[in-house]
Amino acid sequence: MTIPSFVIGIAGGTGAGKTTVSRLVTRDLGDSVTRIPLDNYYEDLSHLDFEERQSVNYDHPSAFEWELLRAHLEALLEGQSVEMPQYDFEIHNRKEERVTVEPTDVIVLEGILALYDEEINEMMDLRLFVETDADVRILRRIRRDVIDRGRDLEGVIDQYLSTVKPMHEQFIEPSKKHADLIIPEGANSVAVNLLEEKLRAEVDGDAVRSWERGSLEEELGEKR
Ligand code: UZR
Ligand code: MG
Repeated sequence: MTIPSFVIGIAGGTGAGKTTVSRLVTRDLGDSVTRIPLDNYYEDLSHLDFEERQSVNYDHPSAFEWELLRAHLEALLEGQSVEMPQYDFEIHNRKEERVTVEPTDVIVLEGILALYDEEINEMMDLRLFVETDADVRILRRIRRDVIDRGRDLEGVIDQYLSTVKPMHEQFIEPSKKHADLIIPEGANSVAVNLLEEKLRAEVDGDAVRSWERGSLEEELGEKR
């Protein structure tokens, strides 16, 4: 049985590069890492029809099933496996099937509101916020939604202005204050390399020292 030793949260606006950072920093960890997309914990909306689901505000915290996510993270941290839901963006709903996820040394929770929930933040050893300019993010978002997800441009623009941008300002940007580190411009190689080394050391069991969250100001103050 594996008890996870290092839990990371990666938050940031849409198109910031969260998924890329999460993939890059864990690329050499093989089976020692589990990446959990927050999207998997969007509420089950099977009781709504497609049109109704299209008009849901998916950038608001209420769109997520926080209870289930908390329970799953707690279970993983106790060494138990979980049946994780899967999300389908095309139908705006949770898929029927779940996948069994086993606990691993490193766990990465990645999503727009990964640093939103206080209890979930408490479970994390490292909280990252990926910060990328809004113009770059919307361009990436257009490319992804129009080209990869077959949505129409007008719809993407409307959604951005009506929910994505205001919710970013109201909930996502303020969650940055919970971060330990802010990563500028997504997958910048210096930040990625530092994080990769840290994770490697955690998995190999030779991390120099374990961390406790808090200010170290006093430590320095004594020497002044
Ligand atoms: P990332 N989202 C959808 O467009 N449809 C859904 O069914 C569920 C989510 C979008 C969501 C958010 N918002 O901006 C984005 N809207 O997925 C988050 N509107 O994903 O962090 O990869 O950009
Ligand atoms: Mg992503």
